[in-house]
Amino acid sequence: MSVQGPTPKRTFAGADLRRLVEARARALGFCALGLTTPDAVPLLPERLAAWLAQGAQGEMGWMAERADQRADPATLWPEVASVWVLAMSYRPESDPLDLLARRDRGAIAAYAQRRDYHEVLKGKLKELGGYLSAKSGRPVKVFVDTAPVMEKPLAEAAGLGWQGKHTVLLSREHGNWLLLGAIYSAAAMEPDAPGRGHCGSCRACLDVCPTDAFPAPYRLDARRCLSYLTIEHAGPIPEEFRRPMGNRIFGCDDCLAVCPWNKFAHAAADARMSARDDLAAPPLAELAGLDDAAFRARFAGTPVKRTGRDRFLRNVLIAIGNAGDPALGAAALDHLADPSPLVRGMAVWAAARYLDGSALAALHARHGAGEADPHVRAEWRAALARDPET
Ligand code: B12
Ligand code: SF4
Ligand code: SF4
Repeated sequence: MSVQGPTPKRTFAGADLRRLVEARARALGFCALGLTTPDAVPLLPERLAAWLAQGAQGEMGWMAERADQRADPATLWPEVASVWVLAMSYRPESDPLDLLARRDRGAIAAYAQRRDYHEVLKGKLKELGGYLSAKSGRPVKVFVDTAPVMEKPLAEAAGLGWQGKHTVLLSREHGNWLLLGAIYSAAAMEPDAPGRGHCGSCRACLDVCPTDAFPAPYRLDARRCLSYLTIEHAGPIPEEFRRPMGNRIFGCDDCLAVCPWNKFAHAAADARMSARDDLAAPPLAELAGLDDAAFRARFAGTPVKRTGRDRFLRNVLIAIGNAGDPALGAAALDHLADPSPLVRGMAVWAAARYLDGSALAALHARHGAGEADPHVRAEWRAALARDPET
């Protein structure tokens, strides 16, 4: 998005401009800023093309749509002469892994337990971009997440840190609880030295992944990642990932949570990025009862609203199926006649974790016999044929 600052009385360049912008960035709550040039990562087009060729983006078709612009800042905006990359901390107050043992609760990724960072970051980047434009007398464009910009490799090139084996950007000063944003500027600037990797022989993030989503260090297959499956993926979650999901109902933090560099992370500087208490460990029983209006009211202003109620309920029902708590199992039965086939299908799967063959057959006679949706019919078939030990 273009941002225009007020007409400058006096313009700045080089180190003076950087000092001014850096001071304003700190005041806005950014914990790190780095500078790079648009052509600093020549390997980008090749690496993005290889990732897309493997189909690792799954249903995120938008990743391929403007791949040329994504891999090359100058293709997105020919005037770009420098890239300013910014990071904001969202370090969680407690270890996200602790919540995985509380099976009657839903685990929401740390970044989503608070205000939508797109909103918060976009406001700050617009303000900073306007300031940079005014002080440099040159136009800028600001980007957060949704634009075709590869923020992590640009952040590494700008010296903010390095892409770890989990592919996320981390640094020795801030760990990996960082959100990124970029400002493209038409003002040429001296770039920072690129970040250097400090993963060494560590592989904690690769080993902890519950779904084996890393085909190799530094490479992620999104199709196997619970963050993708619970947030981006629209249809039923493939059977092989349902048990490993445990109680993760929106995103996943496992590979981030185990990184040893997090001991240096600082708390979020902006109060709007503080976690909401009611999203820290919400009871599954409560979430299972959300209709569309209640879902929207509860998650307004947070990233969770992105999935919509039906996809969210799909995730909640899988968590219920994994909870091993018969009281929760009863909540799954309430959704066997849900208007959404996505929800009905997962209710069948969850119910089958609790009921024996004859109870399931009775429910099928009541709810499943007239089912028109092919996915839900397939869930009933699998449930009725299921070995009760699995
Ligand atoms: C698509 C996407 C996803 C997808 C795919 C993730 C991925 N790793 O690509 C899914 C839905 C899975 C996802 C999940 C998450 N995401 Co996301 N996501 C994005 C998005 C929109 C694009 C990322 C992208 O370009 N991927 C394409 C691949 C090709 O890029 P890549 O990972 O950089 O791949 C590089 C490596 O493969 C490397 N490589 C290949 N071979 C080799 C070999 C060697 C030796 C080396 C060194 C490197 C290397 O080269 C590639 C290019 O640099 C960015 C925002 C943005 N616009 O950048 C946010 C972003 C990456 N996500 C973010 C977050 C917070 C998350 C989650 C933590 C959320 C959660 N808790 O659930 C998880 C983390 C999961 C993980 N381990 O990555 C943050 C990360 C911030 C940071 N500190 O890095 C970003 C930057 C959003 C933001 N504005 O802050 N995300
Ligand atoms: S976010 Fe979770 S599922 Fe995705 S790669 Fe990391 S540990 Fe694996
Ligand atoms: S957990 Fe270890 S391997 Fe993974 S990013 Fe952190 S330091 Fe690197």
